[in-house]
Amino acid sequence: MRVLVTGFEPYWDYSINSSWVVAKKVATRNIVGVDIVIEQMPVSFSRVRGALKEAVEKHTPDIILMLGQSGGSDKVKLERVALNMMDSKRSDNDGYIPDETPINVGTPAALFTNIPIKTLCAAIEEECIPVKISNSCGLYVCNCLYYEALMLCRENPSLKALFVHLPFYEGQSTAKPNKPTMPLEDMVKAIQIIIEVNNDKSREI
Ligand code: PCA
Repeated sequence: MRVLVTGFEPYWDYSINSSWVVAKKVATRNIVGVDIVIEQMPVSFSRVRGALKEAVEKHTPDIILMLGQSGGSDKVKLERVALNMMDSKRSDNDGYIPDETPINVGTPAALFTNIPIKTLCAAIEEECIPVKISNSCGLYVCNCLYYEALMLCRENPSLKALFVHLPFYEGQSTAKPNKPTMPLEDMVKAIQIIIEVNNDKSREI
C-alpha cells in the first residue's frame, strides 16, 4: 500500500507549519507493507489543486492523507467533509482573498471522505490521544485541497482520501501564546494509527 502524506508550507505569520513537521516525521516511520511518500503543498488557492494532481500522478498512491495546521485546536481533527467554496478574510501566499467563490462550477456542494473515520477516531482514542471528528474543514486552502482530493476519488473509486487538521505542537516557536499545543509524538502516532488501520486487511473498516 502506498500512502501519500501531504503537509503545508508556512503561511501568514507561521514560519513553521506543524503539518509539515508531522509529515516529515511520519515519513521516517517503518510500517510493514506500507510505502510512505510525502509532498509539501503550497498555501495557494490557485496552485494547490495542480500540486496535488502532480503528486498523485507521480506517486500513484492508494491513499491520500492530507495534513494541515489548525492553530488553536486542542485535538487531532478527522475532517468528514469538503465544501465547494473558497472564502477567507486573509490572503493566501499569492495575495489572493476569495469571496464565497466556488472551487468548481457544476460539481457537488459537498464531498464526504471515503475513509471510515469513526473507526479511525476510536483507534486513536484507544491510545489516549485527543481526537475528534470535525464537520467543517473551513473554507481556506485546506478545504480547497481536500475538495480536489475527493474529486480525484470520484474519478478513481479505488483511491481513498482523508484530511486531518493538527494543533500547534509543544514547543512550536510560531504557536500563538495561550493556545493549546500537543506533543509532536502524539500527532505522529495518530497519523501512524490511521495508516496502520487502513493497511490492516483483517480489520473491518
Ligand atoms: N492550514 C490552513 C492552510 C494551511 C494550513 O496548514 C487551513 O486550515 O486552511
